[in-house]
Amino acid sequence: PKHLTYEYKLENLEHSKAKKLLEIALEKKSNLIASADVLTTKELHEFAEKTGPHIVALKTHMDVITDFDYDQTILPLIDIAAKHNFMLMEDRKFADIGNTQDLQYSYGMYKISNWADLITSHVIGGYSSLDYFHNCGVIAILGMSSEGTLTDKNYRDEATKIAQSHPNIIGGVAQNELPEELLLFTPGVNMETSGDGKGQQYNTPDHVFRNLHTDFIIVGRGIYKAENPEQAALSYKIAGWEAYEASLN
Ligand code: UP6
Repeated sequence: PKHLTYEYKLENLEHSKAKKLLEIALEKKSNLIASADVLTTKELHEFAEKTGPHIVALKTHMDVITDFDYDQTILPLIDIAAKHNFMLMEDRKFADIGNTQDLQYSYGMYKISNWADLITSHVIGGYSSLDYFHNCGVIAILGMSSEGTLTDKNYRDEATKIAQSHPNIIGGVAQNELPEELLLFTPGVNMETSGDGKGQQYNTPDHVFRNLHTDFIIVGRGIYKAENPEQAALSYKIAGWEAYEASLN
């Protein structure tokens, strides 16, 4: 089957965060999400400034920022995101009961619900555990990129059913094709190497668009470990967009 266009998905998806993401993709001709797995606020802001013009979203793991301070870390990041028109995606990978996820989403020092447009969550807690994620688009972890992951076909199929039926969920992180009403986000993308020696498994942008019909690629070390991260972001943006266009034919 052919890959569906971003225009088609923009018309057919209802969630405001899904629409916003697709609008940015079309405007910037980008399907790139940069993963900012850096350790300090300064590095985070520099990375966001450099990659900002080329990305649709910046993905964070705020709990690895060693000098995290809400006002110093988050408030400037919100401004950078607005300046370069990208969304903020906190890769929190929630995996608990609804009440605990509700607390983790809005309280503690990260106050994720204040600023994250998109969050990731496992669906292992079942359908109702996802009810409390308001005002953001939830991306369900359906299948993982790491070697030996327990997300086998049975798990993925059941998790995908929850993702399809829950109104807070806009898509999934997976390494396989998803039903058309879910946006597909694919990490484990790198043009230089096939693994990291710690279980991560990489594919090229071409592979994930052609074979998985992904919608968005997530790239971490391919960009932030590159000698010139800004140039690397541009290269992944171009490679991702060309792979998307090729997958339509
Ligand atoms: N990530 C994966 N695989 C998954 C889910 N999430 O790699 O199945 C996340 C990692 C990391 C990023 O937590 O932040 O995507 C990939 O980074 P990398 O490109 O440096 O390997």
